[in-house]
Amino acid sequence: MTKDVISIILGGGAGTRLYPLTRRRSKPAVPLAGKYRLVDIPISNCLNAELNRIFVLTQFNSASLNKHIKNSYHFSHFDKGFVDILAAEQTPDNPTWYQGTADAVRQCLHHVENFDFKYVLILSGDQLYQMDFRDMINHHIETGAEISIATIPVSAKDASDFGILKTDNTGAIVSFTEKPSQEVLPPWASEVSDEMKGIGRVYLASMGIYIFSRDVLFDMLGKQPEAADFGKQLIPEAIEAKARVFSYQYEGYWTDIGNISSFWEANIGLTDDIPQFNLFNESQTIYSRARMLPPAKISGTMEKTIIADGCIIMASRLERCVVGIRTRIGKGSVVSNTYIMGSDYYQTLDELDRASAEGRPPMGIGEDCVIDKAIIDKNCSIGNNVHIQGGDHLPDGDFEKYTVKDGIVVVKKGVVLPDGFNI
Ligand code: ADQ
Ligand code: ADP
Repeated sequence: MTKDVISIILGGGAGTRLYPLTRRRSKPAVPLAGKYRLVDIPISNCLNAELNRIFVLTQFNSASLNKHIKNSYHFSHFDKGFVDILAAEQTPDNPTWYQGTADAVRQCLHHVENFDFKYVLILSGDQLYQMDFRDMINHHIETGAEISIATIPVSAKDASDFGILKTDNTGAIVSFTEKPSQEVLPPWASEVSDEMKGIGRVYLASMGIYIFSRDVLFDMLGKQPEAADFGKQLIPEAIEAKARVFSYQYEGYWTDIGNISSFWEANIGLTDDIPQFNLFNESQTIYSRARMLPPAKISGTMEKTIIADGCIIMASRLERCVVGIRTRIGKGSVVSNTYIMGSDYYQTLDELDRASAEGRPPMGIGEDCVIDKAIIDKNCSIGNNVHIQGGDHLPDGDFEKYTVKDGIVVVKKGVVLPDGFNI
């Protein structure tokens, strides 16, 4: 059955909600958990479910995403597997960019139609979860669905951010509303398990994960050329037209990481004693690019901290931090609640001498810094005695070297913060 499936990952539109992390890279290429990229999550979920024909749709065909996919996902000659990037392209009959999620899939159908498949699995590129898609595919086949939507119970507070739906007692979806306001929400509550009810999660939300039977997808996208989005147009219209749309209910860990605060929380959440997202589960490996980095060298006090390969850390104390590949932190520094993405390369001794002669700090974090509640993008050079204190006291704003969003300070990729810099 897995050989009957083509997977399409919606890699992202303009990526404005993750700005400034998406300033120079497409959303799927944003570094996650110190050594992965966002796109590794849906790709790994597919590979773990033996789905190895994968397209990644993105608005930007950035060099960084291409390099990552090319260097990470190799299949043998005996295998039909591939991970291909399809970037929005101008063609004679289509001069525009992807207008939305359904339009993105519509515009790439001509790349997909020559393959042999019965089902299309459509995934979001900005979610953190580990799901065995084989169960959902079996459910799709067993119910005789034309479209299946993975769903999860959410609270009233979260419900306005999602497509909310109701099912009949067979699991068929009978009504759907995209991102309902709080005022209209109450009648949308569903019967859910006692466990979910107990924590107030009584609204069934679409996870933005869909399975379409092949003909249904081609038919719907072709007949409704103006439908730009799955959530706003295509799905509600399919339900109205009485298509067989079924809910596949999921109750495991799943979170949307499409904005700065949810991205920060998902990364820092990995430092919990028992994180909800399990990086250590060998049956659900997260694949990424294999790098030949030396082991990390560490001194200082570490509390609930994740440290990737190739780091050189002499800090005084790190607490609830995710420290990405090749990070260097100097003596006396105290860093907490911070995701440091790391560096793409080590500076050579010559480069370090030159930086020092020009009064520039070396790449990494210097000595005696205090940093709390931040995201430090790759290749930053942070001098000595730099203080960054994120928190609700900081208003949102975009500055030359950093951005503040929801109290989180995001230091932009490759910037230099001189000695004594204060945020
Ligand atoms: P949203 O997440 O708000 O809601 P959307 O912004 O359309 O929907 O994004 C879905 C996915 O598609 C994201 O990964 C996004 O990056 C990507 N994407 C968006 N525009 C794109 C484009 N032009 N080209 C390529 N990729 C693009 C959707 C559903 C809701 C559901 C939530 C669950 O509409 O019903 O509840 O997902 O998160
Ligand atoms: P991003 O994290 O912004 O997506 P990229 O993936 O585009 O970044 O860039 C990372 C790549 O750039 C790495 O593979 C690294 O080898 C290379 N690189 C960038 N700058 C240098 C440099 N000065 N020296 C060596 N390699 C570099």
